[in-house]
Amino acid sequence: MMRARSLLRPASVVECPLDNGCATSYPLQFRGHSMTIRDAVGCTWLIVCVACAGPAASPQAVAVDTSSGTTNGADTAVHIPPSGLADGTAVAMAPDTAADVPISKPDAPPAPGTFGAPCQANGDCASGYCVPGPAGKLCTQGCVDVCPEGFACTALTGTADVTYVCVARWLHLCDPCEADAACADLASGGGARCLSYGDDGSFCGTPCQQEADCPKGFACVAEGGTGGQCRNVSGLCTCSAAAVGAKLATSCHHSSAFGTCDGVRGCSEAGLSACTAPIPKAEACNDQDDDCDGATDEDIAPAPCVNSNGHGVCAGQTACEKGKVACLGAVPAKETCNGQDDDCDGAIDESACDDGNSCTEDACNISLGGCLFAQVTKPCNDGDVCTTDDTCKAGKCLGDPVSCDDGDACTLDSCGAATGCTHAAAPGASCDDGKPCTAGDTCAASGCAGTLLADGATCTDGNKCTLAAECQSGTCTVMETSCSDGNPCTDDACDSGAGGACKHF
Ligand SMILES: [Ca+2]
Ligand SMILES: [Ca+2]
Ligand SMILES: [Ca+2]
Ligand SMILES: [Ca+2]
Repeated sequence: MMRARSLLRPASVVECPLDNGCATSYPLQFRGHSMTIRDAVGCTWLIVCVACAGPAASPQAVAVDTSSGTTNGADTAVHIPPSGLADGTAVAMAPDTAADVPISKPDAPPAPGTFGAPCQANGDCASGYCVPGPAGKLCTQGCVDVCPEGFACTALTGTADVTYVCVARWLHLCDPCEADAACADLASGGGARCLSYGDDGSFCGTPCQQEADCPKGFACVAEGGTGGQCRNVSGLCTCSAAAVGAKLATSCHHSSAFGTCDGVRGCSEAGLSACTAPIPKAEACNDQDDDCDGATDEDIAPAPCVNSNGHGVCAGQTACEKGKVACLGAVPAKETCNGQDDDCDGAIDESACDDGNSCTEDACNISLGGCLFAQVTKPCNDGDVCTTDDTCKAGKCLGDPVSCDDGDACTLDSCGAATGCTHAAAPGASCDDGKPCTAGDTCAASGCAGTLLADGATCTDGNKCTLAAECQSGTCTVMETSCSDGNPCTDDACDSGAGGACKHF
């Protein structure tokens, strides 16, 4: 059956009596906002009242504009105009002195098959219409113009007759989205857009003409030439049960002075997840794109640095290589004869040619082929304490053996590399006690001593002029000299100092 929509009277608000006999009371909630019937119905309730009043009041007889968003939560109410007013007749306004009367929600859920009851298929519903809602599919009802809060009277297409049923007005409002298509619903006829909420992500809006077209917590905001969209102004969007079931998600971002990083967030049983985007940071050398500009470890300023080891210290400049800070520059090396300052001490090829031989003169001469070692003759030290007068000869340091003779027959003289000359006692060794009247001189602890010769034993006093001498009590006594020339006219004498020569005066 084709049912004409009521039209004409503009945006008037009409108060309904609460005791109108309507039992209609729906579990109306949108994203946590509970409604009173006054909030929810406003003017549009009138047609519900009429419809419930019975056949005497024909819905078509009441002119109400529901197409312009007549759900109005304002506390301005007017009285029902006298019957017989022509459409469009202005009505007198009277202040509403009555307090809002909240209508409590029924404790019991809707009976199966009735409006608001969950459903899976049209056959589950008395009306024959199971439609999607923010909390899942629910049974709806047919309508002429008005529907409960949160529902819009919408023509169903694809049926033989155009049929109007109440469908959720804000089916996808605040759902995470990436494109407008995700926000399309029956009530808005494709007018819902996927709105950017900046870094927070993108969430569905629904078309609106005025604030009253949006649920509480939402504002009707002009969205770039396509009219208004309901936009959440009460904080971050939350996830509807349907959005959780569908695991809806949106791109999101984190921004800072260093850039913008992309991430995602989505709906789960725990609600809307945090954005996975990292916080953009100053690019650091870590093999990561810290500022999320698509380049990793870029534009990191070099800084002075040093490479050091046992050979020295070389200056360099830092660079980021594979996420690690490297010091680019020379690495100290042993100085070699190559025309370069290998150990970075400021001198080139110094000590580059050291053969460790003190008997050569080292030099580095690149043009002559590198290291040169010229033999020199000079005093040196061969490191051997048992040599002396060390001198370089043919490139080698050689010394003469040290004499360790202490002139004592009673010591054994020797030389060792560690000790130098040593003079060990030699008991029993033959020696000379310097006494002509002893014999068999032998070393003992008290020194060199011999055995006294018997008196009369021949001895030698060492004087050339002595012809004969003999021991007397251990003393060598001269017995006879030998310079007589037999000439009475001369005096004969022996000059011991002149080798025992006889002189005659
Ligand atoms: Ca980067
Ligand atoms: Ca980095
Ligand atoms: Ca050097
Ligand atoms: Ca060098």
